[in-house]
Amino acid sequence: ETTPDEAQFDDLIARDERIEPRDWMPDAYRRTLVRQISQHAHSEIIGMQPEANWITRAPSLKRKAILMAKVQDEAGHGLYLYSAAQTLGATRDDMTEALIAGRARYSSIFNYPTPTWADMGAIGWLVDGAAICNQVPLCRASYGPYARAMVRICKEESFHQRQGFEILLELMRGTPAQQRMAQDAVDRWYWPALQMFGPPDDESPNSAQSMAWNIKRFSNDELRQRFVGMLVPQAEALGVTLPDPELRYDEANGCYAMSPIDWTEFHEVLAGRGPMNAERLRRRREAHENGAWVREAATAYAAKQATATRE
Ligand code: FAQ
Repeated sequence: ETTPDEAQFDDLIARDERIEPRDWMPDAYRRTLVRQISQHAHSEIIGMQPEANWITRAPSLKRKAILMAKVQDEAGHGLYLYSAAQTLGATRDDMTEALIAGRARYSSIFNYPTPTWADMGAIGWLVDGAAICNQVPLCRASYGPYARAMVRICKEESFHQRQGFEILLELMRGTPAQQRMAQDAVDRWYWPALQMFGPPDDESPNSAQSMAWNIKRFSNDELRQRFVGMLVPQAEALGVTLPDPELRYDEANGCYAMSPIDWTEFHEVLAGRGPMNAERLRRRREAHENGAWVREAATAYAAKQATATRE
């Protein structure tokens, strides 16, 4: 028996309209959105660390200003996304607690180190590139606050991707040592970037339901293919080689053939055993503890304001 609430929800989804915070929604829909949106928010916040590592060492004032702006944008994205999750009843405290306790997921990609300046280029080009590919369809996700947050976020991500591309371009026009540094960064970030799209479709437990609810519009493998298709001409323009000897366009079935992805590595990183997992969480915990006085002061100020208005 379908209740009137359920019928209205199903109807909104069938007409491809937006679900808003005030609307009735199935518990499982709410849970899956809190899961995805909070994981996405955590990724933005943890994702500040690999690049923040280079702010003090950026090669020029201009590069430093750009990198600082980008890392600040990521903080902003995290905050939008936490707010979107809060409209579903999740609390900021619970989400933060889950992250620093190591119970929450965030994107596998941020558990890799950034040893050289070229990593700033590779992150912008490959990581933000993958983020755009994945997030542009999310601008049409059925949950209104998430979809609207994505519109603004995607505009900023395109700028981020261009700045990464430009860093690599400048290195590729430089000395042989700079060219090697750029190629080495691309070699290290390419495969982890492909893993950002998630497990293969036949091992993606959440996909079918998320697609039925119009949260996801394309499958993990479809977006991965689209991403590779975007990279191939850009790699050529840069003069870098994508580190996959098997990569070629298959005319017959209209997609890219590629070497198998190392899913063992992906699962190790998800289990907390990637190269930088422990360091990322340690740093996040430390930042949270160091910020305690700000939260206390804000709470005391809010309490004082509330008393003042009552009097
Ligand atoms: N890393 O059944 P599915 C950025 C988990 S971009 C870690 O396929 P779903 C911008 C998945 O959560 C990065 N975990 O799941 C930036 C699920 O776990 P659960 C963030 C992963 O949700 C750039 C399980 O595996 N972007 O931050 C990953 O249908 C530069 C089974 O997977 C987003 O979060 C992974 N790569 O599809 C910032 C986009 N892949 O909860 C700074 C929004 C999968 O069942 C610098 N999210 N898992 O235990 C999505 O589009 C989706 O959640 C997917 C996964 C596509 C990531």
